[in-house]
Amino acid sequence: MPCPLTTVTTSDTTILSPNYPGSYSHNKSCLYRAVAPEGLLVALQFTEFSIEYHPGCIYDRLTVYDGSFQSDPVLMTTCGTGIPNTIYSTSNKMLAVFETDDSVTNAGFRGVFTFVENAGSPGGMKTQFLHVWGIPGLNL
Ligand SMILES: [Ca+2]
Repeated sequence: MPCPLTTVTTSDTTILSPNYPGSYSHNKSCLYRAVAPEGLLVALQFTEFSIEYHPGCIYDRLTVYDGSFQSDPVLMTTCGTGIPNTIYSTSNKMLAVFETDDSVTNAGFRGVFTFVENAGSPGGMKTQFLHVWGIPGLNL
């Protein structure tokens, strides 16, 4: 019983697990694909997160891929109730896949896709984020 594929092409778009903030359903596989304009990167930030926990996330999990497809490199696989760090793609596409098994449900998640500029160098991104957090001039 797969969820519909959600495709996000606008920055600052919120994504929710099915039925959020109610409990998500069993046996779901939901895809959330972000496609930013060429030259931008995709950031995924969570504000709410509660997925059935297992140390290996073998029951329910959220997996984030660095690209459009599940064959692309995995950026993160996570579960539980800790809010994950904001995650960034290395190109203009990102795919998040939410999978659930046949028992135990939680509230799920609320996340936001934003499109950010690629500063063009490995240190550039870091400098840009420090500026966002109000530490201009700190050069790492
Ligand atoms: Ca479950």
